[in-house]
Amino acid sequence: MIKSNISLNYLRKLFIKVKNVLLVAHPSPDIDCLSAMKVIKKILNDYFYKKVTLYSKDPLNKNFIEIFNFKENEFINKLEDTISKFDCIIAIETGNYKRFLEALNLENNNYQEILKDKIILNFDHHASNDLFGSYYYVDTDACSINEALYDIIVDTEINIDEEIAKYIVMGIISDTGGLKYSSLTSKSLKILSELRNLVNWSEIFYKINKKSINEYKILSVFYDRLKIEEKIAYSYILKSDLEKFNLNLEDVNNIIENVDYLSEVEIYFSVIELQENKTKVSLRSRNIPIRKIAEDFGGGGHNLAAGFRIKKDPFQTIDTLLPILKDTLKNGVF
Ligand SMILES: [Mn+2]
Repeated sequence: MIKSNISLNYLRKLFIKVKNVLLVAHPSPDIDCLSAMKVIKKILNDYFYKKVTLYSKDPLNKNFIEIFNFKENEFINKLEDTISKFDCIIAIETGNYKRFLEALNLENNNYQEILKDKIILNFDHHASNDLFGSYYYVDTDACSINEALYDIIVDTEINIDEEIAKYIVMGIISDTGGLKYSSLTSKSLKILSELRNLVNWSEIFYKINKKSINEYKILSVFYDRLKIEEKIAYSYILKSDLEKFNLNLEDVNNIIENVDYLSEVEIYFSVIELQENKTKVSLRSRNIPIRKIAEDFGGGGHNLAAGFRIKKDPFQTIDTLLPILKDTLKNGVF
């Protein structure tokens, strides 16, 4: 379903009207989000001649910097007074207004005053999006924000060159776990088919999945701690593990995918310690929707793949979450 309060025709008019655009990534931006930022930046630069600034509160994963060939100053990570110079802010997959403010580091500031004259455009494909902003375009059927962007690009009659094609294909491949999630639709495949001959297919897979030796080694720690209780599997990574292997959160963000094929399991989750009493949970389910559980903890995502951050240590987090998941499994619905 496309939830939107702006026609594609008006969106084009808006792109003509705005002057200085800030593109905002969600916290810990993933490949889909960064691909979309590259696509939107290129379109606004090349077709609308706009100045575009990329912003991410969190540092980018070093693999992503390599994948996208980001230049050293291509992203800013602090706004402070500079926010006043932008007349338009485009949020990419920031989910809800609270998370948007968090991404901008504005939660504790006088954000109403700071944002009052700005056009805020909210692009997303997550059902948990709360439709904030002056305008929103949320396509919950799209497996990737890039799939949603594809429609906008085609409608705007913008030529999809090799660069744009590469980003759209990367977004779709990465957000579907390498085309394996059921979020992949026939439409996604149609888009991939359209763009197939513009991209180097195997190189995209290599780039997305490339791992350092330490990323492989920390997997052994993750596997070693893996437990299954009543069809629920979980494991955890501590801050000290990351330090030991000289890795960042971004390097283990998707570690949960490494147990996607674990048998005898209905729900599985990873717990990653961010700092003292701050933990990140990635939650996956084979059949039973778990998105609402993530939302209840202030996070979000999709029915079968969601996540949240919590102010507890990893062990307290597991103790809190496990009984809720066991109940969910018992009741079959949430
Ligand atoms: Mn996405």
